[in-house]
Amino acid sequence: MPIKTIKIVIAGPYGAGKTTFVKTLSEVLPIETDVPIMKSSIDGKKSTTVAFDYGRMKVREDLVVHLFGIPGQERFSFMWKIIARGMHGYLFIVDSSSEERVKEALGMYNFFRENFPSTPHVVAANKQDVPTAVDIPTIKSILKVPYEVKVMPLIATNRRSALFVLVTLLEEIRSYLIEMSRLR
Ligand SMILES: Nc1nc2c(ncn2[C@@H]2O[C@H](COP(=O)(O)OP(=O)(O)OP(=O)(O)O)[C@@H](O)[C@H]2O)c(=O)[nH]1
Ligand SMILES: [Mg+2]
Repeated sequence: MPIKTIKIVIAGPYGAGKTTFVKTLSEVLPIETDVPIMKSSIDGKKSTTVAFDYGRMKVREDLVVHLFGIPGQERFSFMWKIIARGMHGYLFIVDSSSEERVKEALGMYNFFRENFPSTPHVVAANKQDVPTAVDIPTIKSILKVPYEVKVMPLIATNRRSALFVLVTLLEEIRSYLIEMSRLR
């Protein structure tokens, strides 16, 4: 049975939860490039990614997903396109613990939409376990997410939640590939 491989990029701003997401789902020891940080604007955050995260997951016998997490800091923006090259789809994670954090994600979200206009994606509202978490319609409105793009609640530390979001993105990719093959 031929094995299909899918490349997925985990995007989103500083501290959104990209490394956490990859760690939660990876079935192999994830590759991490985090370095310690002294002080952070995000409670409890102790490190930041300086190159990328990598994890792998066998979703089905014949389907292997490669997860690549980007470094969220703006100073690493030159790497975003390099890491995204050849991806089948991307997950855009936002820290939804406050409206300010969601607003901070707008620039990067627009970057991905402008550079990869036809690549399937899903937006994930992470940290929904925090009592102040922003609701899905507000996030859709702040980021101006197109109506056909899904915005899903996420708790990246929770495997079931992370898996549900990943499977939804895989479905979006599948529909897109079917649509493309019809047009050919
Ligand atoms: N409450 C809560 N905290 C979370 C969740 N996911 C991640 N965090 C915390 O958020 C902080 C940032 O998570 P990271 O995974 O390092 O974020 P990142 O997007 O990889 O950040 P950069 O690599 O610096 O861009 C850490 O302190 C995590 O423990 C979640 O679902 N709920
Ligand atoms: Mg990271």
